[in-house]
Amino acid sequence: MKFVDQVKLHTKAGDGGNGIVSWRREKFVPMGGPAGGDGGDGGSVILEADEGMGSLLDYHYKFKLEAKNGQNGRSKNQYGAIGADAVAKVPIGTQIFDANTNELLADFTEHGQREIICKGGSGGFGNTRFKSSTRQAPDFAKPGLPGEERDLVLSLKLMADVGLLGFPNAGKSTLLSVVSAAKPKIADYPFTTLTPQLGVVKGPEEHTSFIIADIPGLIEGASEGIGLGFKFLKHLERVRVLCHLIEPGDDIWERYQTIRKELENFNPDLCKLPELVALSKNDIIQESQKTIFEDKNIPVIEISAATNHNLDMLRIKLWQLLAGMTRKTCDQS
Ligand SMILES: Nc1nc2c(ncn2[C@@H]2O[C@H](COP(=O)(O)OP(=O)(O)OP(=O)(O)O)[C@@H](O)[C@H]2O)c(=O)[nH]1
Ligand SMILES: [Mg+2]
Repeated sequence: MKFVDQVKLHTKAGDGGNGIVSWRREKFVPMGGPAGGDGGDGGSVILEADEGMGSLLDYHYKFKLEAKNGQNGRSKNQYGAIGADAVAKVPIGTQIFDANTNELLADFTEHGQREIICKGGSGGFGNTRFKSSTRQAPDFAKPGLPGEERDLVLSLKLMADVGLLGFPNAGKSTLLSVVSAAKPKIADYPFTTLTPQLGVVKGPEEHTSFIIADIPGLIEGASEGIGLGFKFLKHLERVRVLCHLIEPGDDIWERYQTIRKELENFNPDLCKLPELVALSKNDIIQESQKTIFEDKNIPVIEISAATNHNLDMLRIKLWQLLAGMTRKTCDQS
């Protein structure tokens, strides 16, 4: 399925209905006075977060979202009907920006959260409303107000607790498939995974869990748009802990620094997140390389997704890092 994490959408709330000028016309009631009803309020455009949605795919071919106009007032002091709201669902983690000003209008972080994005226009008053002791027969009414209209950018940043990152082929998807029920594609060539994948991992205590996101395609230059990295780096901005996976090799420290530099270039806040380095494919190495990181006081663990080596310890360490952090949101869109 296509993963869509940024779309444009034109939204327009309904206009308020006009108030009308009308008069009471009944037998035996001469000069019956004003009886023009108010216009109905226009409907609003409302977005609602839904945990069942995984991407913004529904909006890929949908360019407009419009609520209904309120109806005009009617005679005999009857209100016009209010316009129906336009309610649409978005995945949790979606941020809504005004396309013209870049202002953040809404940030959906919880299932069921609802936000009014464009408010419907109020209906205008009918002439009855303007009757007073000195003005018995007002012959005017007010028009309804226009509904708000906005061009939006919807941007999805996945809500995960741990971001799994590293060079292509480091073993990220394999690890995700072993510690969670996720079934990402795995192969021995780079850029196997083309979209971020989420998996739920059991916590060390009963009934606890956390979410890991496999962020694909980071390479040197990712923050400038090389490879796939730039496209998906934004998904790291919501995570609370980084798990940096590195496969064995001579240049392990250089590769670590390359990825850190890309994070720094993209958003320096990412480098402030707690990080656990996981040296992958421990089953194929001749000698341990973890002292390179230990010497620099960087938390490190050696693992193998093939033999399950240290995977329980990995879960515990990530859990401990998460316990010290509350959810953090970086502001970059
Ligand atoms: N021996 C061994 N091989 C592994 C281990 N983990 C992953 N691999 C192999 O490494 C290769 C790459 O694994 P993936 O999980 O697809 O790597 P990735 O980091 O998701 O790669 P991209 O999606 O391309 O970024 C595959 O051939 C895996 O079978 C491990 O613990 N031990
Ligand atoms: Mg992968």
